[in-house]
Amino acid sequence: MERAKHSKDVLRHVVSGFQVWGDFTDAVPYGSGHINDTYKVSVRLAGTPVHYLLQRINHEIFKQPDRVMENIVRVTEHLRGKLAAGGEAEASRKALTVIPARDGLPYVRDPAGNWWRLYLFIEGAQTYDVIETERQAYEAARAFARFQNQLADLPAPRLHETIPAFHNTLSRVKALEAAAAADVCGRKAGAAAELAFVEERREQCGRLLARNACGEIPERITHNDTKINNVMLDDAAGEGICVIDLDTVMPGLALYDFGDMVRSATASAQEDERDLSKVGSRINMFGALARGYLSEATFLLPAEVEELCFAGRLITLTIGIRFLTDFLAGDVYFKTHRPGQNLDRCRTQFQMVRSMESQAGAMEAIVREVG
Ligand code: ADP
Ligand code: GN1
Ligand code: MG
Repeated sequence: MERAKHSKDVLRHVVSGFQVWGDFTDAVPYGSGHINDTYKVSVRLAGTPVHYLLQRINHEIFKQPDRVMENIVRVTEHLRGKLAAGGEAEASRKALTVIPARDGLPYVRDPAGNWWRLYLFIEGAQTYDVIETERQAYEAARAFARFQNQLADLPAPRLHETIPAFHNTLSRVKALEAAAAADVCGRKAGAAAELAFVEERREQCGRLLARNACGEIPERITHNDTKINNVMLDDAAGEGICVIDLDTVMPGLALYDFGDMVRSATASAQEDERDLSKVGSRINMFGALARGYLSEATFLLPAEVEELCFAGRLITLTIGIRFLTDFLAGDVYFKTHRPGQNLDRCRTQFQMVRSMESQAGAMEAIVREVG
């Protein structure tokens, strides 16, 4: 999907629907997320510059945005309660703050049928698409583990499943096969090697699902999109201060969260790098992630710890499958900015899988040593 554009007037009007005081001055596209339309909004509050983060929720992907927001309000309020109980002085930088609309709802609808939400903009911190230092990997993993820890006692009811079967690799393989059979854009012939790559790894795809179904690996409340640019690292102290992008916080496996950190934080190049000789999984970053994650994820069972390395390969394969499916379907899900980008993304993911496969023994040894 191409990045949608909204005029300043539309954005100004949307912002006026939220409980924001002061004078709107600007709104500019922000970040490199693949799903929502994100804007950094500038306001002058009686002369003081203040920023907000405005997002149009992608309602083609999240079919019930009100349920997404219900989850997010519950989760952020729970986190805020924990931060307050711990005497945290900077709670509004350590959990997202949802700004209510003037009518009290956590979103604003526009005449075109869109759903918008507004957060406080977290200042003095950044996200990274490619991790630069082991310290960043360690801190990011610690922040995601802390997030899982803080949500372990979220009161009932169960969170809504905002995208059903999100990390179900078997369903993702079926969707790939359907897209290849339909071949609506005539792209299948150009992806023969990638389709064969998936076929060769087919029997691994149900492993965690089976261990979950027989009760060996439990369901927990997880983030489900622990891509490394979904955690903000403090500019001054370097700490992972705030986990963001909460659309998919729902019941899931902790292993998928760790796996997606491995996929995104150990990568040596951008997700859409075309020169595959630059793409690989950096084992030093894997070590930093394992140390950071296990320092806080004290709830993990031995059955989960023993699958940490495998989960990295599995999630990377799964997300490669999703990019390939979208390429075959005509680029209808992930935002693209050039032709062939989803196939390039699929290729980097599969290159990462190869790289992790070749380093599996060394990665297992790291987990044994840290765990
Ligand atoms: P998407 O679902 O499209 O990935 P995200 O929620 O991850 O959207 O937001 C996109 C980017 O915007 C993030 O990677 C981050 O850089 C930035 N961002 C998101 N929320 C905030 C916030 N509250 N404060 C500052 N930056 C933010
Ligand atoms: C999307 O929203 P973003 O860009 O953080 C996607 C993830 C993929 C990721 C791949 C809701 O994440 O599942 O792993 O792209 N989010 C959704 O980069 O599908
Ligand atoms: Mg994101």
